Amino acid sequence: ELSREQVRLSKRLSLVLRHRPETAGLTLDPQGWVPVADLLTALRIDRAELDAVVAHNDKSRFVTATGPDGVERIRAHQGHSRRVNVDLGLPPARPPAILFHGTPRPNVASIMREGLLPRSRQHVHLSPDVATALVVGRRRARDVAVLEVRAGAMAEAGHVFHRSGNGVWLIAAVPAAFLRER
Ligand code: HQG
Repeated sequence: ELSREQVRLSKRLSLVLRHRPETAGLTLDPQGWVPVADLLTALRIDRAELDAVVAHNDKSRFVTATGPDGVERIRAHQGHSRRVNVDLGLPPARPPAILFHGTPRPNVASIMREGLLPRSRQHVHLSPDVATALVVGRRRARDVAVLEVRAGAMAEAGHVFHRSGNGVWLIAAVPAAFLRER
């Protein structure tokens, strides 16, 4: 369990590493990475504070890696805004037959008309199981619908899936024909 302070830092990291790096005076590289040292300076936190949030994050939202240049960097696994324009460079991945998407129930009618759209993000996010989809939907509303996505059929029809380092399935959009309400 993160302390209240750590949850605040986690949200700040999400903002900076996914949506608005400029609010901390930072720029992400084309794959979304930023040097850890720069992040610590920009957010005025120490390494232990960062590590606690990265290690104990409920969804492993962030990952660190040391490049061939010896510089340690950090990025968010997924969730980037379209406006930051990063390319995570994930390889195409073969999805399971069915994936899931949790959403506030009032969205369902529109989703069944238009399909799932990425809105302000770069991708539509899909969950590997119903429990995860419910958690995602409940960020926004108490009454959540879980949609089934015929991911295997989509892949066969040529839609390209990616799987983020923390297990979220990413896709450009989901046409309504591949959706079913559970
Ligand atoms: C909805 C969290 C009406 C969509 C989670 C969703 C996830 C439509 C909302 C990640 C629609 C967008 C992403 C349509 C899509 N009509 N509503 N045609 N198409 N929507 O936050 O999937 O906690 O961008 O159902 O774990 O909720 O931040 O997407 O309700 O992986 O780490 O439009 O965010 O990660 O909302 O969540 P979002 P999401 P973190």
